[in-house]
Amino acid sequence: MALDTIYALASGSPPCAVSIVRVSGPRARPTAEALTRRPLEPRAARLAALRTSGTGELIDRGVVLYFPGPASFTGEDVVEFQVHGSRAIVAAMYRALSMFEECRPAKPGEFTRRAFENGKMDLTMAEGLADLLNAETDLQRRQAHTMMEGGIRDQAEQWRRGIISILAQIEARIDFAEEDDVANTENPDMSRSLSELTNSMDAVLATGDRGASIRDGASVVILGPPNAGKSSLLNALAARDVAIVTPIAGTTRDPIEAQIDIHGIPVTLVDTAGLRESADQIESEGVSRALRRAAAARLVIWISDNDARLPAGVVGDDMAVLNVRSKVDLSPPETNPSAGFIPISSRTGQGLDTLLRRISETILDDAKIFEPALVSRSRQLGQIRRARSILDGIAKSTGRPELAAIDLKAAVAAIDNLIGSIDNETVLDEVFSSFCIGK
Ligand SMILES: Nc1nc2c(ncn2[C@@H]2O[C@H](COP(=O)(O)OP(=O)(O)O)[C@@H](O)[C@H]2O)c(=O)[nH]1
Ligand SMILES: [Mg+2]
Repeated sequence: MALDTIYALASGSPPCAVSIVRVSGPRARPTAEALTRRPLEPRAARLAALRTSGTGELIDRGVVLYFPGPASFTGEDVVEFQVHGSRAIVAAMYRALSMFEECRPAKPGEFTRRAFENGKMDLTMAEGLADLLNAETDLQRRQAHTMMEGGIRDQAEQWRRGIISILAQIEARIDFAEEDDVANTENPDMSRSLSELTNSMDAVLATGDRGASIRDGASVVILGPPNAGKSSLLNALAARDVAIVTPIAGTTRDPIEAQIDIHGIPVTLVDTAGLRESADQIESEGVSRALRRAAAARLVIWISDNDARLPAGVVGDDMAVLNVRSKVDLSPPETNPSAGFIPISSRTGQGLDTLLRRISETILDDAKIFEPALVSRSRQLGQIRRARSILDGIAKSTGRPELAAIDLKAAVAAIDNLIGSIDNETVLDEVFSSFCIGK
């Protein structure tokens, strides 16, 4: 079955300087030659008048690029039109393209899916590309590049080779075993290979939380008594006037958010209503919202202008909490906050760098703070965990080699799923539909 030829806007939404309309598929070339009325030259930028096929009316003058398959992004013939970035021109291009047979608008992620299906990239690289397009911080960009350049793919292939070589040894032993000489998996070399593999998987799995925090970001909720300086802290860290600051206790009611980039981690910082019993219905609703946000946070900042601690039971026992002493510009040096409090002043900026550093260290949970992780998605972690637990099961059992061989094949299948030799349409749909149209 011949595939449709697909087209979409590959650049941002007009009006803008230049719009790129990308076409991919078996009819990309004849379609483009019909619009430009001359033969295309591979990989050369050519200025051309683009005209409708019927009346020959000028749509626009633009640069045309032709990438013959398989050496193209999708692996198919691809043509890119760089036209003036106006809504009317893009609409006219779409109209003109829709006149050609078997030519239709692309679905989200369809170009990338074709690239995947034509072996131009594996699933983790496609996931890395999706992350790259969504990257907002530098650390997200670096992590996405690591994945897109095959960081986890290379690692997975190494695991796969390791498992296959154990499998080969076991199968050799099954073949050559004497009738009553029960070959088994209790072999020192084999258990060493197995534990090397599981250790290596553990090391990668251990970076999963860091990877997810970098990719998905983290929410940090500021809690404290009224007038502690919560809203002032939000404004100081966001470097803009997000929340209203007044000396009147009970100013903030609804949780107020700001997105900030802390050492490359996208953080949603949430300012909340001060914690106190209040007869005011609006304020006490504010307090319950504050507690709900805190319960779902990655980290709570407890802020107070004295050494008061976060009251017990306000957040779960396993919640990460940073204690902050505010307004230190006001207090004389002999009233230094007690140990465990980070002294800050939102007014002078004192201590804010230390606080930011502590926030990012807590979120990433280790000191390798500026290193991207190899994995960041639960899909990836799930397959690695599966392979790991199968290998662990083999190492622990003294079972028959035939059974170990079956298990090893299942572990290989998990690794294959990780890098995308997948026949599961649902998984593929989920990965590719997260892309924008035109990618
Ligand atoms: N001197 C000084 N005053 C502060 C500082 N942070 C907050 N304040 C003042 O404390 C009062 C309450 O601040 P606000 O941020 O609204 O506290 P919230 O109720 O916890 O949100 C306001 O009058 C602020 O100007 C600080 O670092 N230094
Ligand atoms: Mg406030």
